[in-house]
Amino acid sequence: MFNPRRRIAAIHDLSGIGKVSLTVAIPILASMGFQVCPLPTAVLSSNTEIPGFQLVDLTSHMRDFINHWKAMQMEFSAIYSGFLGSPDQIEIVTEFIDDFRRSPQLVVVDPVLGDDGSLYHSMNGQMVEEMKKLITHANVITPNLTEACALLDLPYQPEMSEKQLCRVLKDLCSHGPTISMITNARIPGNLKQTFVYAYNAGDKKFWKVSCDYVPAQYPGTGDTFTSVITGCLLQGDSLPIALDRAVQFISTAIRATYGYGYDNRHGILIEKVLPNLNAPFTPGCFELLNGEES
Ligand code: PXL
Repeated sequence: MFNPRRRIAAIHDLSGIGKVSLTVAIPILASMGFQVCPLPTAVLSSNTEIPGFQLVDLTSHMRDFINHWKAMQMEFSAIYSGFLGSPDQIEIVTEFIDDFRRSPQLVVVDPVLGDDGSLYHSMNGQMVEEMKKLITHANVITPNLTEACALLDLPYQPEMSEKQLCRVLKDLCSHGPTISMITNARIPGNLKQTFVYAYNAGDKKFWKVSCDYVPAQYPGTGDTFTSVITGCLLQGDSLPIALDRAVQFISTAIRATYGYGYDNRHGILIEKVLPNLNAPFTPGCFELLNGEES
């Protein structure tokens, strides 16, 4: 039955053009039956991939918004944060999690810091240090390989063996989260696929899902992945089913976008595939790994 009280506090920016952050999280999670309550960190004319973007930073207003929510005694089934623009914003998210903590509750942190071995322009060592603290408050984290290495002070390697990836996942969970994932992982000798690896410290199981490599990059794919994962876990899916659904959704969305010869910086055309989130799901490609021996 639809439960109107299943609210998700979504702490991200709002970008007018180019599907990222809230413009991805809201439609995905609403399609999955949740009420998304946005706490915008900034409003942008477009995502930052599109030159000339205009930005209004809302950091100085966030605590006032939060205080209003506290006065209304709002409760959230999940708290979900993504791209954050400054150490101050990370501190505000940490306070938010402490203030609105209840049990059971899903706290998902996508520690957006960088990709392909480098930090994004707006990130720096202080942001990495603050993000290391924020993940200790989460129960699910979804870094890519670059972010996982930064969070653990490991040198970035574009390819890691499965054994190394399992070690990284376990080390991430040792900082607090019950579930850690690594998106966009590549393993030696396989150029045709990328992988999502995940570890659940609750049952000590490692999972892997493969994705066919598509030679195109779109901003917001990480936000899409983490939004679907959040919705699936909140709907009660097991971790491998959540991973499988998120990977299948993204692959289909990328394929739907790819054929249009469209400007990649505008993100993926999720509107084309949102109905898939409610279609019967056929599990495809998850694998249980023998991680304890890895
Ligand atoms: O998480 C992706 C993202 C979020 N927010 C803004 C962005 C991007 C990626 O380009 O520009 C403003």
